[in-house]
Amino acid sequence: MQHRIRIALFAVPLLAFLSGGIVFAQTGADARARNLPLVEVYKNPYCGCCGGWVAHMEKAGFTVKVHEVEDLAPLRKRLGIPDEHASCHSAKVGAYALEGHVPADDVKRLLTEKPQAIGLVVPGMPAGSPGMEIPSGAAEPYASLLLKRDAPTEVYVRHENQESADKRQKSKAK
Ligand SMILES: [Cu+2]
Repeated sequence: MQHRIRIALFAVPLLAFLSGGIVFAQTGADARARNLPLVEVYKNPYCGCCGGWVAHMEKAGFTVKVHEVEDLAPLRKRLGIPDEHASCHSAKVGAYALEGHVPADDVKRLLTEKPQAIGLVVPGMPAGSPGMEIPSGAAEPYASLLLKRDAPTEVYVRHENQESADKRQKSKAK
């Protein structure tokens, strides 16, 4: 009898501890997902690589809402993205604008560091950027640029493929 009571006394706190742990782990994951603001993407209905970028962002944990628009120029103007930095799609995340194939990690860094800026742009469509996957070796170096209000654009994150990094290393050695 006493033995059974002792087991019960031990089992109850153990169960409470275990279920508490499970609940904690779940809320932790939910909190992380909740901490990432919604990404609203504006893209042309016929843009395939835009869909590739949407998939990349979703894989990184973002919730993405896609708006199909025929003409992106008026939206870019509204977001404050100059035409020289244009790419195939534009997006809004939190208080920031995104243009083009910006890697999800760069967006997360932006949201953590919260710099004074309009947002991040990857002008054009660099081969090898997220959504623009190509066989390795053909990737081109590119950068996520921090677009500022009334100030020059800054390199925020540089992305180099191994080949171009090697080339730079070699030319430095000369
Ligand atoms: Cu594209």
